[in-house]
Amino acid sequence: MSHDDFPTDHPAVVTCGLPYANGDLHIGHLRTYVGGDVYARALERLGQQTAFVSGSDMHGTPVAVNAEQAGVSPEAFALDWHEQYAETFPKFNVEFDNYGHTHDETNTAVTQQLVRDLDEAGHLYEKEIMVAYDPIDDQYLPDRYVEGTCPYCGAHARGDECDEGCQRHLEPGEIDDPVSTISGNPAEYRERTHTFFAVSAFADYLADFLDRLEGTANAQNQPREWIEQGLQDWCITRDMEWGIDLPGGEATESPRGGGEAADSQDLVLYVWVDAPIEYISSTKQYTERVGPDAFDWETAWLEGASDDHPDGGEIVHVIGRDIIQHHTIFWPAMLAATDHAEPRAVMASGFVTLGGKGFSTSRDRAVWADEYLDEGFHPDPLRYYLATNGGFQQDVDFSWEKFRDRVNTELVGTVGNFLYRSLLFAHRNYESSPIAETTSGTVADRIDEAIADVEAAVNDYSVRALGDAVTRLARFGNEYIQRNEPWSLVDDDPEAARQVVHDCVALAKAIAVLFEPIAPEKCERVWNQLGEDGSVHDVTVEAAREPPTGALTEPTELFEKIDDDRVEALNEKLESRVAAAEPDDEPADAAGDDPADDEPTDDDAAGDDPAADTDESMSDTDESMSDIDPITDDRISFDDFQALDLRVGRIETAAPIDGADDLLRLRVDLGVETRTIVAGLKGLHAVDDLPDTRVVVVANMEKAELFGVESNGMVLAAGEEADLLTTHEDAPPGTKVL
Ligand code: B3M
Ligand code: ZN
Repeated sequence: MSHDDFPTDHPAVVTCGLPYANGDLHIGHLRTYVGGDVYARALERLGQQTAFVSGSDMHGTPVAVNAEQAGVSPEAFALDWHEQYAETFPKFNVEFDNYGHTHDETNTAVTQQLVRDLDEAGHLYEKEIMVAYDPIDDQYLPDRYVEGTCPYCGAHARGDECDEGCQRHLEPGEIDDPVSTISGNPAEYRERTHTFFAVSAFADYLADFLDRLEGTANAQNQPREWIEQGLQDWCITRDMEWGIDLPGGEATESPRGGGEAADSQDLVLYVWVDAPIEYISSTKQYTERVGPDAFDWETAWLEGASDDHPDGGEIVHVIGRDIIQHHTIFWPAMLAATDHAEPRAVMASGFVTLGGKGFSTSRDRAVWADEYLDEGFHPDPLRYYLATNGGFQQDVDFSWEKFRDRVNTELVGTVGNFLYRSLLFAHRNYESSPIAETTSGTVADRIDEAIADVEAAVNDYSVRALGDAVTRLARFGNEYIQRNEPWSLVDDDPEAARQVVHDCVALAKAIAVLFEPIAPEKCERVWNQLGEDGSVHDVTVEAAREPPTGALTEPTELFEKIDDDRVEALNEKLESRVAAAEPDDEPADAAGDDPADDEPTDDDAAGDDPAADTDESMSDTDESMSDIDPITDDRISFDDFQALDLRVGRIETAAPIDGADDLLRLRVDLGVETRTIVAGLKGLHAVDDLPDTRVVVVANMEKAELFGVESNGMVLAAGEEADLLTTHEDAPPGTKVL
């Protein structure tokens, strides 16, 4: 089954992964929230009925451990952060239709009901397991209360995830050499009765589900491997007080008939049970506020709730790539087991790094959300940067230089420049609108093309393509006004001048509509300058086709240029902050940092646009494309080229590497020998599809050791999706490529 293209007549729910209510937000977090907001707005612009929801994740040890360290109750601690997040998101124009939290009454009730439903449908069972326990402090040590050694890859790991190594989710009792994170005491294992969800019974369902799943390729490919490796059942309870009670735990009889009622009084549900359920609860709260005619959560989330949409709505989850497993295995299994709608898409974003290193709270190596605003920057340029600087699943290396380049080149030089020059000319010369009757054919066609690009971007789940569609349109606008020179026509051919200016205002209107998802506040300002009725947030892309009718008001420049001194000052501030916080040996960071912490990442190719410095002159047209790097001027000689020993290779085997997120170990037949080559293909190609693929190999690449594996050569691939270079006839392995 494949899904109908957006817009459909089903209600859509776009969700963002819930931030743990345990610390300041940085721009790495914002990437997911901006991505979700851009996507939800774009769906709405296509006319899709959409609810955009999220909430704060209040439970679990990421909150409890930090609250304990801060010396306050988890509830007070989490509520405080929740309130801060609820205030911060709108400052970045991330406007959730509902932003709840996992500890509120709605989520408590919906969670307990869903767990009862799982139980009644026979998907839960009890089992004795060994859990970590601190005998000195007399405390059980679930999840982040304990750290030790990953049993899979040997890396130092948290109790619930191998955050520094192979990134696996770890079940209670799995971690070796357990030590309490609170007291530092060595832990021992004790036997306890816990409740399990029989996820393994859903393996076939999940394999089919993944075939239907849309979104980013990483969300589809990674879980396939986990299913193939065999799914374990999932422990859904924890020995903790902070959380949502296991339903029935407080009664005399366990709902699972296990007779462990007295013991289960101390049990709460694992945070990953109630956290995704908040997606449903938050939608429900939205319906409770606006009424089911405006948005019906039941039609969206429940199978069979509506005759028109028996399968439910279009559920799109926008998350960070570290929580793919939860959203493509545990969560869809919970939904399927309880007759809820199946997610349509998972968009998993890469991380944001700084100088190639992960953000780190303890090192103060981050650009904080508040800090960005305190610097006086407008939120929309950051939205543009985060949405378009690299594909969504690619890591983005933030630097103030790259930020400046994108702002100055594309926002100021292309989009802002076109809007200002055309609206200023139009306002000065033709204050009363409409300027002409209709838009010229070529311009109307170009607007149609941009709308088609936006529709395609939404259906490809590409927020980057959404931004690029508009910068291309603005580039066309700059060329159009430049080519037609209305300022020279005004006296000699006023009708022709009128038409050109009308066309430019029509393009400005289209840009306001189509760029709204990325730069909502700036586009509203353009909408007002155009004198259009209502709000640009409420129109659909059809408005981009309608000729402008409003009375123009005096335009102002939309985006502000960032100068080099400013970048220097920002870098100095950042460096001195990091230096001041730098500990010699950094302690493990309990504040929920990105797992990519300290992990070097590939520099982001799309961010390297040169600062093609633009001025505001009428002659400026901007040739740089945000999605394609300019071709280098540095020529090489034929001899230089011949120094490369390029060969046809045939992949024999492909396998993941313990501890490496993006890499695969390949055995590649080069005719005369078979080599081991490490390639960054994981998550981008299904491991099983690779054997027998012919590739082009740089055979005389110097050897490199990556995650303990010696790589002897390099496989060539194009772009962020690692499109592999191959030959089209059957050149045998070893053939030289010239
Ligand atoms: N609270 C944050 C994380 O692990 C976690 C997400 C929950 S989404 C349902 O990134
Ligand atoms: Zn590991």
